[in-house]
Amino acid sequence: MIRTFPKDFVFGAATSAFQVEGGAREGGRGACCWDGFLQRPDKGFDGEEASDFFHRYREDIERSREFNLQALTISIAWPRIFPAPDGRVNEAGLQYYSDLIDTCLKNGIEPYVVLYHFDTPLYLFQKGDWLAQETAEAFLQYARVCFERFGSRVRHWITLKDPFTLASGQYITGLFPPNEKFAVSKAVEMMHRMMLAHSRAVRLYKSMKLPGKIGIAHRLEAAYPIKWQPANTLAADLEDTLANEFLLDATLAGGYRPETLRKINRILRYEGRSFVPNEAEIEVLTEAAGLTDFLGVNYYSSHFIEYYDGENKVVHNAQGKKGTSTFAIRGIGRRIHKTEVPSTDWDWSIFPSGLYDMLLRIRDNYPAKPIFITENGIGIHEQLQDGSVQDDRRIDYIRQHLNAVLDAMDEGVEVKGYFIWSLMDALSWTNGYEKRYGLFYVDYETQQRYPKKSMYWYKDLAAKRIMLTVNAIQTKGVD
Ligand code: BGP
Repeated sequence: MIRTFPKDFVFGAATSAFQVEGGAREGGRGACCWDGFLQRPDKGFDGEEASDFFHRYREDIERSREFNLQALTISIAWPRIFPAPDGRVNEAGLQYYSDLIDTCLKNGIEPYVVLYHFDTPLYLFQKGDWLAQETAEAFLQYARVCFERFGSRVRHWITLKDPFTLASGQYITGLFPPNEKFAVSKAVEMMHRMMLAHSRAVRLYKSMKLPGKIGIAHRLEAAYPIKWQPANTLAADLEDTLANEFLLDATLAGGYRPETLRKINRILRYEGRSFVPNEAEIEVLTEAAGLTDFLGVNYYSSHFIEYYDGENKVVHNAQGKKGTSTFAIRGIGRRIHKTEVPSTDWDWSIFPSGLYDMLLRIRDNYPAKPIFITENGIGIHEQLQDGSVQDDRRIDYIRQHLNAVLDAMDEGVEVKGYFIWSLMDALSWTNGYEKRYGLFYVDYETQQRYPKKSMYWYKDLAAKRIMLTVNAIQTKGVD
């Protein structure tokens, strides 16, 4: 069957400053929390040069136009704008993003501008990062400068990307700086503070009467019980509450629903902690929920959960060796690889119906907002052959996920666009450069770009707006 995308459906690709820019010591950029962390001997990669977007953005954006992309997400590196604790604004940083935004517009590419994608300035990180009130205050100041400088040209703002991915990396798996493990209470506190910062930024933006729209992007991965048994069902529900529901409530429901708080506190009991937001904070969330214009959904994979009451255990699959990862948190659950669900070399399940389920669940449980799929993509070990990469697996992956999006749209979900992670191969926060996601292959020796087969496929899709359906996807996650 042939399926058609609406005329106003946006086909785009995603980037993030730290993962593509490089130029870490240029343009007056201050240090960010990742710089020193990645330079530790056990890491083996860093963001000093990344995909050199800092110098090559003009050609990358021209190429994006040639390949029919209509939009790009770009993030602003906070440490380029406020490099030091003295509150000085770095004019060179502002000029860089001003030129970048103009280059997009000149090429007919709409920039979707992200204010924060994991790269806290080092001086704020050292004071406690999002756990410190100072970070929230500084974020608002930073947001104001960006809105003032770019607000007349930017039509879509994303305040924050993936609070749970960040919180989990920082305080549960410990794979992100500051490397702390199993401190779920800190992860919860931090997500709450990020949501308050998002809310205040939304309120500020609206008060400035600028012409664009503002939203937030969450990485939402569905959690299913590995088997329908009460203990597994509860475990999946708890994982889902921590990773999805907590943030969706804060974003769209204007506060945490009683059952969400009850489940969060049930999880925190294992640490002897509790989470009790105060009324003034809830008011801030409530006001922003009404003002937020859209929701960004980032989706890669889903999880199949088993009840777990053993010791906390996280093993990271750093090298892309299938079957080497473990994630088991006492009081929440253990992620199990479900044999009939395909997965990537990094053990990420490939499960498009998880995206469909997530979109319908948002439709059913929250006030309606337009949705953009702000990230979706697959990391693969790839090699350049005759100037291209035959990445049929990526085409399959994108096709299946777009099919799930169309299914959800048929059910009344308002999805307005889709961004592939990522425009070009980029740094993966915990896997370096071997895990490639790009529509363009990057030869990191020369920084040359090569369009992959998927880029040609996507170019055609963006031009024709029709897609052949794949076999009916599995719509149930559990036995
Ligand atoms: C998302 C992040 C992206 C990107 C992606 C892939 O959560 O927002 O920045 O990194 O995950 O993840 P990874 O790089 O770990 O493979």
